Amino acid sequence: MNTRIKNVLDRSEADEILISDPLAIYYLINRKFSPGERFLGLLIKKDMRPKLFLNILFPCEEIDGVDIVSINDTDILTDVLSDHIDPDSILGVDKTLQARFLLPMQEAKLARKFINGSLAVDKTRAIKDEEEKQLMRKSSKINDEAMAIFKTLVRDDISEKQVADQLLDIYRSLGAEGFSFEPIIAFGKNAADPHHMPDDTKLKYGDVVLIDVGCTYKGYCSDMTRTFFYKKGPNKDQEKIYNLVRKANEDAQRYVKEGVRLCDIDKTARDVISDGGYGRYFSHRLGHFIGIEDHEYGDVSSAFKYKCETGNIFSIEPGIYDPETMGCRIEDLVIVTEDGCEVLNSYPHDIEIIG
Ligand SMILES: [Mn+2]
Repeated sequence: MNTRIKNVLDRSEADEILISDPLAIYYLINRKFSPGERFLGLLIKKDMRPKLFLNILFPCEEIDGVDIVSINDTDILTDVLSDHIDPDSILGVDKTLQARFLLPMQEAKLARKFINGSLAVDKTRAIKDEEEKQLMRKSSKINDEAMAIFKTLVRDDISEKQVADQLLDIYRSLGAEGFSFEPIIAFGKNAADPHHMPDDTKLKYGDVVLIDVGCTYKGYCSDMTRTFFYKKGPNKDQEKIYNLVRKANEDAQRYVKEGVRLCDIDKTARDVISDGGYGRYFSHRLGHFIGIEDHEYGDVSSAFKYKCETGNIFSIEPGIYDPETMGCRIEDLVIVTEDGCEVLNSYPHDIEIIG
């Protein structure tokens, strides 16, 4: 049994856990499946080799340390599972297990009690091991390099969509597999919409250009935002907003270390922006955990009181979205260490005029 599986079991009150989320399975046994509507499940239990329930439609060579239980479309799932799950056990199931699978399992009384098994997986995934840190570093390094190219794509009258359409090829040429999320390219007023989707808006002289992008490298995500000025530097109010966001980002990064509460990291950034008079324009949490998924379990927000631990990786992404003046966000990823944090992005925070 590998360390990741062992850590999940150690964290859980369940006797056995049935995991259905393909990304959690990838994390635990390093194999990626896209089961579509078919059932996929990994059963883990102390002192037992993990069992992967896999439809024969998805050919798979042997997996080290894992027994594969083949299922086919005419099998009755509960019959198959009942040969492997102890009816007296407390069974953990994850939050992505669909009701159409779970309800028959409960009716068939496959276990004595069903509990949420996701938290144990999520909390394990929130602490990255060395191998994962390396992949996260590389993914963000590619993202830094990509940002330096993306900012050169702008010209008069190009649309947000036309810029966005070019990004995937650039990422691939740098060694990434694809996007970690749909890129946000926002010109002018659109930058004041935190989740703006690229549209036909055309770039014009003096616009703000907000680029929020990320790629995956060997399955691991990057995520970074920079806000540029097109051909003309910021006016006084814009400069004030930019510098507040920058200070919020940098103060928060300096505050991060093992043992500080995530809500207090959020507060550090939020206080900077509130003291500057723009508190009501910072409308989202400071950050989110990230790894195999762009948004993983774990928030940097006032609602998340946990202390951060060495190996947590999350975003620090303060923003001010003032439709009258400008929208601005500056985002980096950080790895928590014993005495601080390692910032994964090295693309500078300085005001930069592009075009
Ligand atoms: Mn983000």
